[in-house]
Amino acid sequence: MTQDEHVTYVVGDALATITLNRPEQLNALDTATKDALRTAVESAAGDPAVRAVLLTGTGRAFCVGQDLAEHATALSERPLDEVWATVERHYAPTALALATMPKPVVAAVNGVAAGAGASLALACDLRVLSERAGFNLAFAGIGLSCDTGASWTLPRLVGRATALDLLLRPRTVDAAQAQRIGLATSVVAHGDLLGEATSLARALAAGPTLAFAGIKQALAHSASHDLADSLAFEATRMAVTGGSSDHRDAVAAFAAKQRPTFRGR
Ligand code: T3D
Repeated sequence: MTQDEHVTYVVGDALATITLNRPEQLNALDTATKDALRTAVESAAGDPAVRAVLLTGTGRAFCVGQDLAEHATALSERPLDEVWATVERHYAPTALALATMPKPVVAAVNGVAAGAGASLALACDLRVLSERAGFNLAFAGIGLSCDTGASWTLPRLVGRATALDLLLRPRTVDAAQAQRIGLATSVVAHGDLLGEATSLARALAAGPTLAFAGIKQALAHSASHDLADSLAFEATRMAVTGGSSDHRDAVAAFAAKQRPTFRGR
């Protein structure tokens, strides 16, 4: 376990659990938190012993995005290019690592997710929401465009028209509506959130990790390629997963009418 002041990182049974831990500030992202979050996400991405990741927050919010108190001070005291370096230094690499790591990432959205906090949840592969959770694409509310991958993830989840609506007219979309429009994988009772999300993430951590990686890579590839290219890319992923021990063992288990045990190789 890594115990940073604002982000905890725990690995057990092949699952890395990353918890934003600034509950008094609704898990707003100040520089220290952004540094620790990027480190935790990149550690999980690069650790072969980690086969799934769970991202959550403590307290009543998942994450309300940039810490606007810190940001206000920075805007008045520091050159603009230094202030905005955080997009390249923190927000973009963290979103990229969440979305592209070769293993599933589950967000357990315990409360409101706003601005870059919403984007972080959208960069995850699956989102389990507490009934108390909600999304607010808050950027335009403070005169900003959007970052942390929202321009890429949001239209792919809800379609371009709804993405534009949510970005142009920021407001909190509650958990039920989030599920209706495709932002939530599931919505659960608040008290069940961590248990449900952890069971899901643990099941994924015990799954065919190479196949999961290939599925993520194939979907990402097809997002910017035509059918012919996507078919060719699928073939490369099938060659990799088809040569894996997990595939061989699962086929043998199927023939023997047994449940497969996946080892992630
Ligand atoms: O360098 C850069 O800045 C670039 C990167 C930008 C990326 C971004 O994330 S930009 C977007 C930043 N986030 C926001 O604009 C969200 C602002 N917050 C809200 O819109 C609302 O607070 C929420 C919709 C998230 C929640 O609403 P509600 O009614 O549940 O709570 P509230 O009363 O508005 O907020 C409770 C407290 O949290 C309040 O403080 P107080 O009055 O109790 O002392 C509020 O100021 C504080 N708070 C909420 N969001 C932030 C925040 N404090 C600092 N930073 C925040 N982002």
